[in-house]
Amino acid sequence: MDIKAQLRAQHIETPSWAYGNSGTRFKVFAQRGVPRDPYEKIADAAQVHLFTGVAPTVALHIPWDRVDDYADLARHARELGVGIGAINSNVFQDDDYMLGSVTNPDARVRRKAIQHLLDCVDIMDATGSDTLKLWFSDGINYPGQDDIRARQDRLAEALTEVYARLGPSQRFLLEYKFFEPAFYATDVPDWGTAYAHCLRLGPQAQVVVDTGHHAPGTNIEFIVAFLLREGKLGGFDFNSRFYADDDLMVGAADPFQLFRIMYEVIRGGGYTSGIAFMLDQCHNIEPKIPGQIRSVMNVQEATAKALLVDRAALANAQTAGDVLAANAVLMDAYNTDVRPLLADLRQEMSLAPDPMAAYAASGYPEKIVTERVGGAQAGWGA
Ligand code: RM4
Ligand code: MN
Repeated sequence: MDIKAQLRAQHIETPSWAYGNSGTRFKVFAQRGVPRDPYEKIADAAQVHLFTGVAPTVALHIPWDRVDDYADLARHARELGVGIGAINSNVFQDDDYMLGSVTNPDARVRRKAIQHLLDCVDIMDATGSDTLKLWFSDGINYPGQDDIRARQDRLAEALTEVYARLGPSQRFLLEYKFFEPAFYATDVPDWGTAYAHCLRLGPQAQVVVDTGHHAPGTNIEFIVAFLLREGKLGGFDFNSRFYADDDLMVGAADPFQLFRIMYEVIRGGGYTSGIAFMLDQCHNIEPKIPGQIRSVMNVQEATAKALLVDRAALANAQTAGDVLAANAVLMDAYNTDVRPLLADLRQEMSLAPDPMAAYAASGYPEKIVTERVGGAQAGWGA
């Protein structure tokens, strides 16, 4: 398949929470025109798809996106030309979860957390979503606070119950994060822990790689290559980090890393094998819809460059042990300006060549500011 055809088939998922207000623990800055409910978040996500052509689904976060009728929300999405993507569970924002959710020493709290995860599968059934994303903030702050090994047992028990509830065409993705909010020991701190749990469960449990969830200097593309080879890479939460879990626009901090990741995805056959390419970002100071459009474009550009790698020339150089030639093949692809190619592709897709400019000129930014007055803006926890 030629490069343009592969780029045309790309599917990048945007997160509902990127359209609401967010911030740091110091301040959440409110922006005008921000959605007030999940319906408006989906409308904004539909704009990103309208101008990029490659963002056809939007992920929900429960309970932030709780509605009375999920089938109706899915219908609303369809009418706007998008679909519901991954359902993200949230067992980190309730007082009961202070000492953990599924690994909490208290069986009552564990039951409550597991019930939430099962409810999320009901929402998948109602919306047609095939992916549940599990991220646990569980962990401990002090040595001796709880039994590290017992917490792994509780985690395994919870995952087993949720796994058993999945329908035949559904899966869950287990996310890891090396620290925060737990600081001494996190219960799912790394890909190895997530992988081991998923391996025991079966093919419908896979690992999701959030690019912001690693220590500085971690070779993320190695993790990607390894998990893909094992059939255990389920998807990505794309974002950029400078320091910790910064949730900045993907490709902003390190576009070269994003290229290396996409190269391993393509090399490992993951580009078209059902891996979910999701964004997990928060736009604290930049406008949200353009922030998402820029992010989608950054993923597209990295993908185009990765598709340009001359695989035959690379294999020859590698076999010949020609270190510099092999490196040059990758760098040639990375250093290619793919923007004209993508502008061309958009025109073939009946889109404007510059999605940022087209969105800015569309009237939508002004329309939401005028229309969305009154009511509470959506944000973390809403
Ligand atoms: C977590 C994790 C999850 C995301 C929440 C908002 O750090 O990355 O994927 O759902 O944040
Ligand atoms: Mn994430």
